[in-house]
Amino acid sequence: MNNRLAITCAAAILAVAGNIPVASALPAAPGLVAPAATVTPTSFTAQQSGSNWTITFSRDLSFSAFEVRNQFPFQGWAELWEQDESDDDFISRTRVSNITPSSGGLTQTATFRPTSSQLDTELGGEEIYAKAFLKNLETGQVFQVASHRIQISP
Ligand SMILES: [Ca+2]
Ligand SMILES: [Ca+2]
Repeated sequence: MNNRLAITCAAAILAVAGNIPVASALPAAPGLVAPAATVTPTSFTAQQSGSNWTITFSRDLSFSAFEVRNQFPFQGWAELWEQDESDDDFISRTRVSNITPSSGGLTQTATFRPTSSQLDTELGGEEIYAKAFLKNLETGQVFQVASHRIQISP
């Protein structure tokens, strides 16, 4: 999404929110809102060997006591993207893995092996990053986080 569109969307949301009477705003109800899973990127690296690349992306997953107690089924996956001013380029996606929530959490690492031609999406250098997804199949909630960007010259 380009910046102008993002600003337009934000303005539209503010305009809608501005029309809601204060009395109808949802009250904070901490007892009813279960703390949810979190996804935290821990490392993102890119190595080049000729025209072959090895890109790794690790993230820590943690789960709420509620999710662990109810043993909600989760699925996790990761995607590799190249950043542009609008409409980033999709490069690759891992397979989806099934995840059982545990109180100690867990670490997932994805390894992408694209070629230089797959990464070469524009003139000049590229800016790659990864996204991690964690989906609660019970509630449909999807948690998403992005890594930092790495500047490369494929
Ligand atoms: Ca770019
Ligand atoms: Ca691009």
